[in-house]
This record gives sequence, structure tokens and C-alpha cells, in this order.
Amino acid sequence: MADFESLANAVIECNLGKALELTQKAVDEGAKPADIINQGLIAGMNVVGQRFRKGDMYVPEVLMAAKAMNEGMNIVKPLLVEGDVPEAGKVILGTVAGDLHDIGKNLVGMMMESGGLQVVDLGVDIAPEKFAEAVRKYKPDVIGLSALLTTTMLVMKDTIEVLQEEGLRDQVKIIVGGAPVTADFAQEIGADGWAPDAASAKDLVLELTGK
Ligand code: B1M
Repeated sequence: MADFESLANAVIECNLGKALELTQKAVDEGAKPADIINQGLIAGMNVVGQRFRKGDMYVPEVLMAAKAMNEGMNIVKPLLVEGDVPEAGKVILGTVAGDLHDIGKNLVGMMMESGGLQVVDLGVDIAPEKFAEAVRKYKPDVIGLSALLTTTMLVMKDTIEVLQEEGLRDQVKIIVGGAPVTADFAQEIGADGWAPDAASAKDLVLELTGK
């Protein structure tokens, strides 16, 4: 049985080497990739978030913990997408303008890929016009907007407005998410859906695309 608690602790302790070793060990022991992520890597990062909020951890430590989590993810990610998963649609993902947080967004992308979705990740700090450009270029089924700041979640509304102005709104479904974003807010700004976490975001897209 994989030791998810020690893996979570390795992330909390910003111990990259140990996080990689325990992630690999869990993989070798046959643990489910989703369990390694949810019960180990994300569980650790959630504690880091709580400690950061209370002022018990500082930015450099948070960055090191995020690196340990991300590199662990890099070991697990190929296993999530492995296998002949039929393509269930195309999603453009991005963190909105002014926002540099990408850990959650990356996770959402990973979960979506594991669900057979093709993901075009535009990255962070993406201006509304860039999303519009990407819709023209990639013709996705869904756009996923991520925001982690109460200030930048407002840019989600701007993004939807620009898509409307450019005549692209009806061509795509738009879903939003990120820690400060709520279902009510999503409805208020005219998004098609909201998901509280990466796994639900994948389910929501599959529901919206009817696949
Ligand atoms: Co930032 N930060 N940060 N930060 N940071 C928060 C978000 C904050 C809540 C911390 C706090 O003060 N308690 C706070 C926001 C406060 C607010 O707006 N109300 C904050 C702040 C203030 C800031 C800065 C302004 C700090 C400063 O410089 N003074 C600055 C802003 C920089 C910018 O963006 N312009 C900043 C910077 C940073 C770092 C660079 C140090 C780093 C980001 C590294 C990176 O992403 N590459 C960082 C981090 C790591 C955090 C915390 C600690 C952790 C975020 C995280 O990765 N969580 C965070 C505190 C917290 O959340 N507890 C905090 C783990 C991740 C797996 O969860 O991203 O929520 P999350 O994603 C979840 C769901 O939200 C959802 O699924 C994911 C997984 O299940 N989800 C979606 C996310 N996107 C989705 C999209 C969907 C659907 C679901 O559909 C498309």
C-alpha cells in the first residue's frame, strides 16, 4: 500500500528528492495515478496553502513545495494519459490576465487529458484578446478560465465580453474555476459552468460536450 501521507509530507517539507522518490515508489507499487495525485501531491499542497494563509509558510517555501508537487506530477502525468483513450473534445485552458497561478490550472489540464480531452494550454496571464485569437485558431469545444485572485477573477467577465464582441461566444462553451470563483459568480458573468476542482472540471467538460 503506497504511503500517501509521507508523500504529502515531502511536499509540505519542500523536499523535492523525497517527493520524487515516494512518487516513483507509489507508481512502482501500482498505486492509481489519481490517488497519488489527490491523496499525496495535492493533499500536501493543500496544507501548504493553509499554512501560507496563516503566515506559517512564506513564498519561497511555497514555490519549493509547488516545485516538488509539479515534478511529482511529471512522473504521474504520462500514466494518466497512457492508453488508448478516445478523444472527447478540445479544450483551451488558461489563467486569466494579471494572474500567474498555474498549479491548479495545470492539474485541471492533466485531469482533462486523462479523460481523453485534447488540451491546448495557453499558460498564465492570458489577455481576453489572446483567448479570442486561440478560439479562431484552435476551434475548441470549451474554454477553461482559471483565476486564483479575487482581483483577476473579474477578468473572466472581460474575457467573456471580448468573445461576445468578436462574435465567438456562441461557438464555445466557457467554464471557470479557481479558489475564489463560485457557481454564483460563474452564472453572474454568463459562463456555461463552474467546477470546484480538477476532476469535476473534466466531468463538466465531458457533460458540456456530450461525450
Ligand atoms: Co498566491 N495567492 N499570490 N502564489 N497563492 C493565493 C491564491 C492566496 C489565496 C494566498 C493567501 O493570501 N491566502 C492569495 C489570493 C488572495 C485573494 O485574492 N483573495 C494569493 C496572493 C495574494 C498572491 C500574490 C498577490 C502575493 C504577492 O505577491 N503579494 C501573488 C500574485 C501573483 C500573480 O498572480 N499576479 C501570488 C503569488 C504566488 C506564487 C507565485 C508564490 C505561487 C504560485 C505558483 C504557481 O502557481 N506557479 C502562489 C501560490 C502557490 C498560492 C497558494 C498558496 C496555493 C495555490 C495553489 O497552487 N493551490 C494560494 C493559497 C491557497 O490557495 N490556499 C495562493 C493548489 C492548487 C492545486 O489549487 O489553484 O485552487 P487551486 O486549483 C484547484 C481549484 O481551485 C480548481 O482545481 C484545482 C485543483 O483541484 N481550479 C479549477 C483551478 N483552476 C480551475 C479552472 C477550472 C476548474 C477548476 O475550470 C477552467
